[in-house]
Parts: sequence; C-alpha cells; structure tokens
Amino acid sequence: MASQLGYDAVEIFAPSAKAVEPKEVGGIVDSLGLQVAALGTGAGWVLHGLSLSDADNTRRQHAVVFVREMMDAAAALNAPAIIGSMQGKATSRNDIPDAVQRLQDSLEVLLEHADAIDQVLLIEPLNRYETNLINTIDDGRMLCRQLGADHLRLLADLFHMNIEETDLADGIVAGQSVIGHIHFVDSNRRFPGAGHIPYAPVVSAIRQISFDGYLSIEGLPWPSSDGAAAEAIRFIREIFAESP
Ligand code: LER
Ligand code: MN
Repeated sequence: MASQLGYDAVEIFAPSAKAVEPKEVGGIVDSLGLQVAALGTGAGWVLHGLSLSDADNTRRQHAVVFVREMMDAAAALNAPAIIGSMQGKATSRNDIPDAVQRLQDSLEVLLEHADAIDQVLLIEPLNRYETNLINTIDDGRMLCRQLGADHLRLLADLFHMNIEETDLADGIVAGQSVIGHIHFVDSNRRFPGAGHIPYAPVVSAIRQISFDGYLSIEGLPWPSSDGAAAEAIRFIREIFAESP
C-alpha cells in the first residue's frame, strides 16, 4: 500500500529486534522500491516495561541491550533506531535530575555503539503526559550538546511539539542542526490535515532548515489505516506545492 500510494519509505514499530528479520524485511522493501525510514524501540517500554533511565541498574542494562539489538536490526536495514518512550520517566519531580543522568549514561553506551556501526540514533522529545525527561526541542538540543555525539539526532514529532513548544516553526528552526527525522502528524494525532496545526509556517520552517530527512506519518488509523495513509500523502503533496 505504501509503495502504491507513492511513499518513499516505511517506518517500522516492532515488538523486538528478533521480530525484524533484516534479510526478509530488506527483501520486501527492496522489491517495492521502498526504504526503511526508521525502526521504533517503544515496544521495549510498552510490552516489556524497560527504560533507559530505570533506577534499577539490572533493568536499565536490559533496556540498553534491547535498544542496542534494535539499532543493529535497523542498521542492517540502513535505518536509524528511535528512542521515544524508551527514555522512561522519573518517578517524582525530585528524581528528574538523577533520571536524566541515568538516561545520559545509557545513551553514552548506545552512542559508542552508534559510532561503531556508523548509524544515527534518534531521540524523540515527548509531551509531558508521556515523560518528564526530554519534552522539548530545547531539552533535546541540550542533551545533544552535553553528549557531544556525532551520531545523535532529534526526532521532532509535531504532535508532541504542538503541546510543548511555544511555536512550531520556531521550534523546528531552533533544532536546525540536530533534527534528523520528523513525525509529521496533526494536533489530534490523526493524519496531517485532520487536526488544527497550521501547516504553512511548519512547511516554511522545514524548507528554511533544508531538512532532508523523512517526514514520517505516525498517525492514528483513522478513519482506517489505508484511509489515513492515502490522505496523509495527498495532503503533503498539496501543502508542499502550495507553500513554496
Ligand atoms: C513515538 O514516536 C511517540 O511519538 C510516542 O508518543 C510513543 O508513545
Ligand atoms: Mn512520535
């Protein structure tokens, strides 16, 4: 369906690295003229309760291994892995600085691996209802600066940004040097065009920073998966043609 609709790539959300057989997935996307845009690691949190900021060192170690295996599966498909909900959250306000430190420690290990396999790792700021660690593009930029890693980039998700940023376009421009991937989705998490994000300034900002990564549709399957996929690419073509 993605290929028929004219998409360049698909983003994969898999339950674990074992579920991604790179030869099989690579063969399918190759045969359809598609790429893999990214591989999400959120199942580590959703299905296994793992997080890179866990206060329990053994569990945190499991989270690091889970993400590292995902990074290897992604790299075999020439794609970056995404750390979104796997950043975890602090259990109380007081625990935030320590949790951020634990996240940084985990990321340092993973970024050494990213260097070794020469593949980007994406970290995604999430809205306040999902984490209290990395919420904004600014938080993400600070993290990038502190870690000083060659292979760390930000994933800018318009749904989260709509909740946390003062201004969507300003956030994108501020993230110019670090944004490597965009979740192009509307305020209500439906396909772009189905909510109330003003897209013209967002498109201008994306052009202004000469963004050359993927605009990935992480939208709800509304009114259906196929309907959302078809409407999203139609809207993207229209809005990019209209906003030169
Ligand atoms: C993942 O890309 C994301 O946006 C998170 O909200 C998942 O919970
Ligand atoms: Mn997202």
